[in-house]
Amino acid sequence: MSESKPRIFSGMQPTGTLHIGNYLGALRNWTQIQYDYEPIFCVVDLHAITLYQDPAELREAIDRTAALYIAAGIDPEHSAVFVQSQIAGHVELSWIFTCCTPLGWLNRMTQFKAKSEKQKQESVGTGLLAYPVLMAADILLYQAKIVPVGEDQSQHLELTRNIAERFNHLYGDTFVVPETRLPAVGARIMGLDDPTQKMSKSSENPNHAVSMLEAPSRIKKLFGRAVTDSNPAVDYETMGDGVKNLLAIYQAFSGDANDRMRAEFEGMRYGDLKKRVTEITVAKLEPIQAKYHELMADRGELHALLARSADRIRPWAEETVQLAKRRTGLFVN
Ligand code: AQP
Repeated sequence: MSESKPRIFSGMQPTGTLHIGNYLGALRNWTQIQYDYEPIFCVVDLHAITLYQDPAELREAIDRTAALYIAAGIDPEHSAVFVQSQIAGHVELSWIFTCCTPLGWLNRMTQFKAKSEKQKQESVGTGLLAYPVLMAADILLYQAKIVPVGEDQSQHLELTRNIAERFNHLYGDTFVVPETRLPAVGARIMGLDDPTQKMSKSSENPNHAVSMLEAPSRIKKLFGRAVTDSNPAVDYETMGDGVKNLLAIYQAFSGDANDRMRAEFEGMRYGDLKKRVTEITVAKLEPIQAKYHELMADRGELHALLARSADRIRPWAEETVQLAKRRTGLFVN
């Protein structure tokens, strides 16, 4: 582990179970780049409670998410893997940023608009609006240079950059202004029931997402029911969003180049396309699922591993919080 490598930070919410969109859009990218950086991968439980979560289910989902990170290939001997609420600095820095973030910036966030519209306006928690400020704190707390995420997080990342620049302008150079890193393929996997919506953990439609822990028979059913279009077979000139999404999933798993994809799938009937997408998804998820079950069978070891990571990086967070407090004129011991 080299201290001189630039830090990267990313995280996922422990809401439900991670799906192939989370995997192909973010998690797999983390596993591929982890050794080039000083990586910090967080289970962002404080973000999860911006919408009500059943406490027992949340507690379980935290373990599940951490175990899936490792099962997917995050190396906990190299990368920090921990839970956000283990390190108090996330919340401390978030408050400081809340005080220098104009409300207008938050009102423009499309994810807030989409999620708050789903709820009755008066029951929307303030935390849902402040969510991107906490996300800025997560990243800037570790002075991360690179943030590998899916495309849906681009707007939040731009806000993080704006907050860092504003703080630096108000109080003097303090924070590294981070860059977003999107994957080349798979940055936006869409819902199988509605290919105009990104695949999301919180959809109520059971035919929407393929969870990383789905059984092969269920994966087959889910792809079998996936929306396509009125053509009988793949036509690259006229294909609709549903077919594009199935091809994008296949390509993200296989890593095949565009011309090879076209040569293989042009003219293929949808039944066969779905079969191919099912096969590759099952094959890629199988080893991850096996490792996941091993990790979940020994919770003591899983928790010890999270504690070791948190203990290792807590001093980095404390250093940044102390610096931000001094810069803003707050009391520092
Ligand atoms: N459909 C997607 N395609 C590609 N990448 C995606 N990500 C999420 N959905 C897709 C990426 O996964 C990471 C973790 O996301 P998250 O759990 O923090 O939050 P989210 O974006 O809100 O995920 P969901 O699945 O939509 O959860 P809910 O429904 O609970 O809000 C991020 O890097 C994200 O880009």
